[in-house]
Amino acid sequence: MQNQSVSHPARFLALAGLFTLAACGGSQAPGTGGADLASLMQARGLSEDDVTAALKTYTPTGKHDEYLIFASGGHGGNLIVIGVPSMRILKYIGVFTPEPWQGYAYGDEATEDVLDGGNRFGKRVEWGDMHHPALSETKGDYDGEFIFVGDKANARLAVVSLKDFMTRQIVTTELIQSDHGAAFVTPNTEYVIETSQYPAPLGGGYAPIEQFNDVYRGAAIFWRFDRAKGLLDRANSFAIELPPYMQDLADSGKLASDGWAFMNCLNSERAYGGVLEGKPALESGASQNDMDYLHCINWRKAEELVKAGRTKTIAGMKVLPLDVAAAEGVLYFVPEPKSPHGVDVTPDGKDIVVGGKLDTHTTVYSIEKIKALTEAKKFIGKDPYGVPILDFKESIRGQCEIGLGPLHTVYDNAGHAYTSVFIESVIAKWSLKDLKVVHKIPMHYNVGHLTAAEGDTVSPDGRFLVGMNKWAIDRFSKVGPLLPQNFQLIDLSAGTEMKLLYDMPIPLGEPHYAQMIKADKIKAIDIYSPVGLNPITHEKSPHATLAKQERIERKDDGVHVYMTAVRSHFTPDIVRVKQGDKVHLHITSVEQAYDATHGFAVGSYNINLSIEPGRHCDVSFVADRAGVFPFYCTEFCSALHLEMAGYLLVEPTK
Ligand code: CUK
Ligand code: CUA
Repeated sequence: MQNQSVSHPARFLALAGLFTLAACGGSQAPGTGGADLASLMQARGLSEDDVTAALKTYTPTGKHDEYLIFASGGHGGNLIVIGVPSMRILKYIGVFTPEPWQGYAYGDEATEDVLDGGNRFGKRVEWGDMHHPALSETKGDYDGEFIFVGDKANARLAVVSLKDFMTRQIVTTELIQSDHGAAFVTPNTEYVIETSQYPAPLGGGYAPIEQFNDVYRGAAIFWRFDRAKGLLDRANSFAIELPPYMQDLADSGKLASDGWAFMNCLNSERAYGGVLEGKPALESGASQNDMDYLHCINWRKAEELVKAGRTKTIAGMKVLPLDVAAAEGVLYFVPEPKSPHGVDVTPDGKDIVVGGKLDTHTTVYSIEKIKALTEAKKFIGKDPYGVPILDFKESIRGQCEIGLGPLHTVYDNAGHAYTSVFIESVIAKWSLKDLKVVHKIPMHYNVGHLTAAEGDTVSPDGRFLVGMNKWAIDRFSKVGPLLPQNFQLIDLSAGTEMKLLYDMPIPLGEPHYAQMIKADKIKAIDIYSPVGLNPITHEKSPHATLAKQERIERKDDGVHVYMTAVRSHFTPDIVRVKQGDKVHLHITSVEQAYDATHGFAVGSYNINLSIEPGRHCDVSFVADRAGVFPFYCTEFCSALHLEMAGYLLVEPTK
């Protein structure tokens, strides 16, 4: 990132002088002369642009970031919280994968139960492929209360509370076997959308792949969200059966397109591979047609039909059959060019922007035109499943010549769209009004998604954009053949041109998508109160233990240990059991001081808790190994942290 201006002494001397003024309020402190900054720049090989970028991102100690990014952790399965503009990682939230630092699913029953909510076919899944985070919205704007995420590999959906940044719920349905159009919320978070990707028999049964066209299906699930409870409500959720195309990304309509949802698809050819069986590879079979289908779903209409009982039940989910959806004005198709991927509704809700991975355009569909065609029942035909197809030209407002391989689009507050262009490895800024590119910035390398400040809401902020690059190659020090991803922070406030500010390695999985919210919208709690709160139920635990209530009781179902944690001891600190006993630990942190977190680990028993101030944890296990097992606090909580320990004594029975 060096540039020529470094070798121009007069310019950087002037610049350095300016910095001195800014830093010292005009009076020059000893040792901070202009020449020092200039020589620092020279010694580190920094250009004016570099130093400007540093000034725009550097966040001194104690100062907070203006925005927060919630980035998917990809196949790491967990969520990553990052401050902008500093690009400092602030939190790693356990969601689909057990996470020991948060004490997430390493013995703590409340979080074990959350993870078990996503069990499939009776088995726990311990990793996830998180793709798309969706912040909860009110009137199409982030409200900072919840975030939802999808797991592509195991068709799971999770709810994370932004009160304490803990995963509250994971749901799944065996109706579908994978998802990709997840999670996307309707403008008031009435529903969270989860759309399948790879067609399979609905409900999880077997059918020969030769029955692909007849038996394999996709589905778009509308999970009802109960905001008061902070939970998805399965009983009031429904699905819409879809043809066996590979439904891809989704987005929810808003304002002008409120009540609609959009998703694109690949493989309208319905190829299913079979290279060793004399058939074309899936990859080439799925790329025969010039057009696939943008799915336009009138979900309010679907809701009415569900209420009227037009559904069948599969795998415990109400499903609106494909023929009903096609006949009753729920589902329409519009052709979309070459291997479509991203679908992103504009802030005013009037347009839907689609990028085609093998195309050179973004295509801008008009909801007004789509609605007019559906109301006039003007169709060019039907697909093999009876879904009405609208005319491509009559449904679009136009196309923008963008470059090779456009994927995803976000927006600013000045009528611009920003599209990631994968093959060309740039981000293109273009005018929504004229559909003309105004600037391109190179990405290092192969940009996938991108996220802008509130950039997919009804009121984007502009300011910052982050390109989420799949490859890093030469951007960082070598760390072996597996490289981190590269987030590149871009300044949108410097005029027409986008300016690169910062590179940030992400070595925690492949973050497919992220959302960026104004930090002050988040109202996180400092401690759990009252003491003894279960963070998942948000109720005081019946086992909450206060000081002086500590005790060990032998009951029919095993040994119950009512324990407190406070700097710097556990009470009791000796727990005696017999080999084979079922042990129930009920541990309450009676701390109420901000940041006074304790851990609780028992070696060889795979137990680690994080007990934040006021939090209550329950752990049950069978003490099947006799021996002496120290337990101790895993957070350096005080000067006597190492002394915050005790013994689990498991006496042999013979
Ligand atoms: S994505 Cu999931 S394949 Cu472009 Cu939203 Cu990365
Ligand atoms: Cu408590 Cu260390």
